[in-house]
Amino acid sequence: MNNEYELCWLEYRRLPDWEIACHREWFKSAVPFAQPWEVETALTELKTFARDALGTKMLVENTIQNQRTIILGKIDKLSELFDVPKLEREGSFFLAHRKLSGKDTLVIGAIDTAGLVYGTFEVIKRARLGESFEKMNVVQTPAMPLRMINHWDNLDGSVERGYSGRSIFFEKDRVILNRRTRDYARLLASVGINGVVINNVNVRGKAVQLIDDEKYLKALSKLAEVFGNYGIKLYLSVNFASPMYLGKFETADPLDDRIKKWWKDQARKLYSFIPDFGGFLVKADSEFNPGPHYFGRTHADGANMLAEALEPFGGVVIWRTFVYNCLQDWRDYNTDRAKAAYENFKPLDGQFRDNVILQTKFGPMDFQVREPVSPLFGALERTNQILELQITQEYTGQQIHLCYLGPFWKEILDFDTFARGRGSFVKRIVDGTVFNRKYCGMAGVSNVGRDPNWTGHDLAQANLYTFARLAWNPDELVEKIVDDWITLTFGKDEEVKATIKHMLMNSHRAYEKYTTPFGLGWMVNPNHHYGPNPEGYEYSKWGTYHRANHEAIAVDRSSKGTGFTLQYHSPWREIFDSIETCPEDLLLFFHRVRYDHKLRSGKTLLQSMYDLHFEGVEQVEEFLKAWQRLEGKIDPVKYKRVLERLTVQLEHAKEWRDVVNTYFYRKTGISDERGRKIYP
Ligand code: GCW
Repeated sequence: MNNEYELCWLEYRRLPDWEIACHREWFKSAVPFAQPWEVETALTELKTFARDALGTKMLVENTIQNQRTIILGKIDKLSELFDVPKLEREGSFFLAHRKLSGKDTLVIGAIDTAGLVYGTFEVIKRARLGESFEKMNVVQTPAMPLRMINHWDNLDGSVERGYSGRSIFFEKDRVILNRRTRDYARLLASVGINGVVINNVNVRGKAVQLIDDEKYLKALSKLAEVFGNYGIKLYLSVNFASPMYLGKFETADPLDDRIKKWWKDQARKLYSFIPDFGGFLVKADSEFNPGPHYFGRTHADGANMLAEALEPFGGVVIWRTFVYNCLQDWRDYNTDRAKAAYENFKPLDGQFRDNVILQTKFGPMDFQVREPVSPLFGALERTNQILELQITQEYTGQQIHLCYLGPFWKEILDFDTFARGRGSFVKRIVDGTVFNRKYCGMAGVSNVGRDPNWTGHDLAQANLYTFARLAWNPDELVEKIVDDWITLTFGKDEEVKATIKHMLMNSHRAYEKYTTPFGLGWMVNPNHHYGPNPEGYEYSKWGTYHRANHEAIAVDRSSKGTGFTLQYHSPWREIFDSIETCPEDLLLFFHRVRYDHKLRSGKTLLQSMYDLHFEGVEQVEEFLKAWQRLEGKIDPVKYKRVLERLTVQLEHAKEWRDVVNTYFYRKTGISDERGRKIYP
């Protein structure tokens, strides 16, 4: 047993006897049809499951002897035995029940090792969910080629925007490699993740040396091997000015031949240590990180130079579009931060090399509880794109508040950009189909740390799980993902399942209600971004203003205002442009609205603001009561941890309610129609 940490949805607890009876025979023997190293990871996992959940020892055999056997292999070999489905993309697999010489076999077939690992985890998941193998007939192909986790971990062991303890990868400027590293790889592979960036996009201090110092490269090569066994590639964030820090050049100009050569040499060195290294993630010309603009060059110049260096080794450059003026004067009403990513990158569409990918945050600002989908997704037709989501809850309650993001992410993926007419969904852009792109996908900023439950809040594990499942298949129903996650994590008790599902599915809305509804955003305390502060960012340099006065609030981003709506394709540009047709969830993102403006409900904006804040808190009260009813039905340690967080959440939700309502009351002098307590 392991006391330091739990295994989230991979905790293979002993199954009840009748379930063991259903599955045990299957897990008594496995017959591989592949080279030993190709099936080693998969077999280890099957054996672990057989031992821990079924109490049986799985034997690996050369021929099918038992009446029931699991066969696993590469499809070229399996096709000699029976018909196999056509699989193309990396990681694809099939599961099928086949009769072979009168024996029942469950076949796990794939074209590569990653597919065998994914197929194995799928078999185990289905066994744990209680599915029978007799009629198994499954073919799965990951929708997105790149399914990535981005860690914002620093070498000193701290984690930028991390709320789950210290880094699992670094401490005191050293790389950590232990049993937990492998268990992390297992967790990620079990949901199909195939890439991990282990260091923060803000590459400072010692982190600059990760790509150069042999001490680091040796450690990273071991780390990459552990991850590689699970089909996961290692990526690193790099500092664009590395040649100045490491090569002692006076410039990092991407068009300077000496700089180009330096990066090429560096790439060769990196790949000599890590042969299947994935590539670089770059935050350039963004929030004080150096980039090509420093040297009078474009983002395309910068990204292409790095891409050329990695290209011979099959590496990619993932270049973030999170570029805006972070030194804005609050008196400047012409600059609109929401427009920045599009303005910076749309003109460069078509100029990037094939192994460059632009990574864009889901919304035009910065991971607020609600924002419209960034117009950039529909705008870049000749550029590879990755959708960046924030699993870590920077602006969504920092893992103290329950805020399950699955339903919101699903809305983002299902957003129709109309870039190529109806059906040009974000999910079809980042899976490569709308614009026929090769490298694309999803990246999630990690919410993982060294806490025993990995994610601080036990229920925040669901965010990590869901992110990965959606990257694998964005068409999957969130309800199904949630059901699976709850059962795998908490077991099959119906009341437990229904209660947790209800809490998860309603939590994002609740958080939105008691914080900043209608797409307003940003009423947080500066720097740490936790807790209410209605004017926390009002007179700052960050371009995030609502400019509330006694009559109205928010920025007019319509064609009559900053013109942000014009970055969208029709019909969105017209829909967002008019206060009458704009979805109310986003009203204050797009429009400056008077407090007495009537919403579709007939209520004024102000009254709705008050109502939502009261409602949000009531929902948290309800979550807390619902959780308390589960006492005794849930592992006591987990029960208590979640109870503590919900209790704090309720206190902090009240604080949000009272601060925001009071702010609006003091601005307007208009009381709540229902006479509830607001502070004069
Ligand atoms: O939201 C902001 C965060 C920064 C982060 C930045 C980014 C890693 O507050 O902490 O830096 O976004 O995404 O680069």
